[in-house]
Amino acid sequence: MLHAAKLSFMACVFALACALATPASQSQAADVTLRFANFPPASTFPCVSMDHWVAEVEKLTQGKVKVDTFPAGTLVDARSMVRGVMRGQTDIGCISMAYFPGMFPLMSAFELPLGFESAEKASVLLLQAILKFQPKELEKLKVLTAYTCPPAQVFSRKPVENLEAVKGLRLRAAGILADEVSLLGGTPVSMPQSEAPDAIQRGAVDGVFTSLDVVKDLNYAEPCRFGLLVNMSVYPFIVIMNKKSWEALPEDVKKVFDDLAMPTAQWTGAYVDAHGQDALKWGKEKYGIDYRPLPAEERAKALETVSPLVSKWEAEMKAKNLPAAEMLQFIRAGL
Ligand code: DTR
Repeated sequence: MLHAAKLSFMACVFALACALATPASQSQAADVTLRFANFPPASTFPCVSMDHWVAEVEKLTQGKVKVDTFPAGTLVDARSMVRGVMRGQTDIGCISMAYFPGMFPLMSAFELPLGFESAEKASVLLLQAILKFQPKELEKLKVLTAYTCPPAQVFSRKPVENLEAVKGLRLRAAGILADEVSLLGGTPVSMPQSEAPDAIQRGAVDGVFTSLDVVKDLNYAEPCRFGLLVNMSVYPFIVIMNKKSWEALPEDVKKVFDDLAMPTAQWTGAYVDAHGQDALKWGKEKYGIDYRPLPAEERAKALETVSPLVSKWEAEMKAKNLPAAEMLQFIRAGL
């Protein structure tokens, strides 16, 4: 009996010694575990941004917060993401606001053809606008960060050498960018980006109206050998958190999340700007894609053609008593 008791005591001492010798970050079980749902495939920049944010969170909280990620709609799909976050089906979700026409009226200003030249600048401005205007449309959500894709281009199965060739093309688009396609003479087919590759393969659309990154990340370079670099609007995204999940976080974790908002916006914008250029080069080398820049005079004509969308938006927002003029002034000052 004495021998067994002695062995048991020695085992306890040994286990205690091991625990004390192990660095806290490895031995400390996470205090908080969160679910982060995303809608596009893991290869795409919203998921690359998600993984970057998660790594930063786990580092800055010394493993106190663990985040389980669910790309490609594996937990919540694109169209259900706002509802999924509101109902707590996921703690965190990424949305492209253009998929929810009418839900984010004031922030849809960032879909307008205002002349954004890079995702990095547009992303920082988007988050600054959210923090400055605190729009009522976002009051039931916690916005963790925000970013945009680079300016949208036309990619097509069919040759599209100039603006005239856009006429009649069925192009996948969303939100106000679908209106741009219409004004440019195309036929917009609205759907989330995650549904576009199948639509192209089925021949349901001739091409897409989006940014260069997906030429590689969704392999659009293979079916869409032709393109016109029109540099039109960007698509704004927000990363949102369930309010109850947010309120349940320890104060020090909330500070980590808030401090990460702007660095994540800037990091994501810079990443996708560079990645878009890499994707164009990759598409040329792998598939010989022929994406032509729009000549300056044609670009001026294109911007003129879609400019009525800005005044239309401003009138609609004023009718809703939203600060339309102030938002447009804020964006134009930040371009
Ligand atoms: N096409 C826009 C924006 C976008 C650009 N790249 C990606 C990658 C994954 C999802 C969306 C996007 C949109 O559909 O929101």
